[in-house]
Amino acid sequence: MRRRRPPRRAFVLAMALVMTSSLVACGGDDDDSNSSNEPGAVEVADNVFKPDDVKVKVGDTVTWKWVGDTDHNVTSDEKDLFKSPTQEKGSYEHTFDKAGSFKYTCTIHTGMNGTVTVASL
Ligand SMILES: [Cu+2]
Repeated sequence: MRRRRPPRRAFVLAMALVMTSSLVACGGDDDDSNSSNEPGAVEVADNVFKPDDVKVKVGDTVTWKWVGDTDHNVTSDEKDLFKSPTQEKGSYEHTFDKAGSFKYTCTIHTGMNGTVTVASL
């Protein structure tokens, strides 16, 4: 009975294949989990903006959503930049087309303040 040795060449080739495929397997799978948190969403609660500091980019729209039980408004410190009606329910949007840090307040409630930080593109 004769023993057949595997051809050496095939062995080398097989090793090369194993090494190549393990290298390929190392390329980690990018987990692009889209966060459901909208960056430009602010809740207008009773006497607090949540969060009171949002960061967006030029061209982004910030949406304030009233969630409290009493009247509030969203009024920019910079005159006439943006101003929502005073309301108890609903929402208000403003699109920021320049970079900077924009403070705003609820004119009814002292200390109810927020900031929108707009980054340039
Ligand atoms: Cu208020």
